[in-house]
Amino acid sequence: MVGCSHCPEEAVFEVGWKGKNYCDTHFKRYFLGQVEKVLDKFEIEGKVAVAISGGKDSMACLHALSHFDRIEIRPFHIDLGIGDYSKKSLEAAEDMCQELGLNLDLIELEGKYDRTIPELSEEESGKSCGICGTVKRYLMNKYAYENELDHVATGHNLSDEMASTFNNLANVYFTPLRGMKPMLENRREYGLVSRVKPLYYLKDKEALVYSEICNVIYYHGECPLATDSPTDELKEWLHKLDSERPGILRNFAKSFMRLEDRTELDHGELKTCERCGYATSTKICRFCRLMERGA
Ligand code: Q46
Ligand code: ZN
Ligand code: ZN
Repeated sequence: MVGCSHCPEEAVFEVGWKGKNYCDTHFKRYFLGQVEKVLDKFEIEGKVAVAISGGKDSMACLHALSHFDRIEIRPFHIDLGIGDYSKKSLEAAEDMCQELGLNLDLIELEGKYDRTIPELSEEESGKSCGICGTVKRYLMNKYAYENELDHVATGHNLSDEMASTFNNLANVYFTPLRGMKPMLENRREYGLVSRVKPLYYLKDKEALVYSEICNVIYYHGECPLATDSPTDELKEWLHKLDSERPGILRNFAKSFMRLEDRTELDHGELKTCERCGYATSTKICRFCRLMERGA
């Protein structure tokens, strides 16, 4: 048996970059410590909208954030109208909130905009995840802005963030280099609420172990519209690298953050959408264009 580095208990997980093994209790402490690091560094306080999809990462994020008194958490869920997948995701979100004694706000895409993600993807001939991403980002921000909340928290973890950054580099796509940090500042004049990623320093596997230790409720099913993405392959490669050179993933993240600080990025001119008034780089934002199509 491998023992915990901090107590006589049996270890359940090895955190390579720290060179330590942790039991349940000490792993949970480590996990919450990594979340606190983000909250401290970016001075996250006040009302935080927590976007919960029903999946592992966002539910682990909500559960972890529920430990910090300095923030008031406001969980919300976007029902994307993806058949059984959406129904089961909503059920998991409701169960978790009930367990934590929190109210869940629900945004129904179909009820509000008379559209579902499968319908929108059909109109746009595929590209479900791109459309879905636009819809989710827009509705998350709108929810937080309209409810006068200070931040929106999402469950993005270190593995996802690094895989997508490497994917952008692989495609010589530099625009998203803004937003590599765990927090994106608000721009109230454009109706943009700050976005924070509390699991930014934690890998996929760590969110999974946390969820198991803390009995986090989540829906295990996969979205039927998900396609094999090149980022999955990159993620596998990055994890392999990180197991051989522990900590390399964190260091990549830190380097990218510094790069973002030091680089003057051309984000294009930001305007406000003629239809809805939220930020866009075009006359009418992509969300409004999607909703108008086929209306
Ligand atoms: S819900 Fe939406 Fe995901 Fe389904 S359509 Fe793609 S992005 S896979 S997390
Ligand atoms: Zn221990
Ligand atoms: Zn708009």
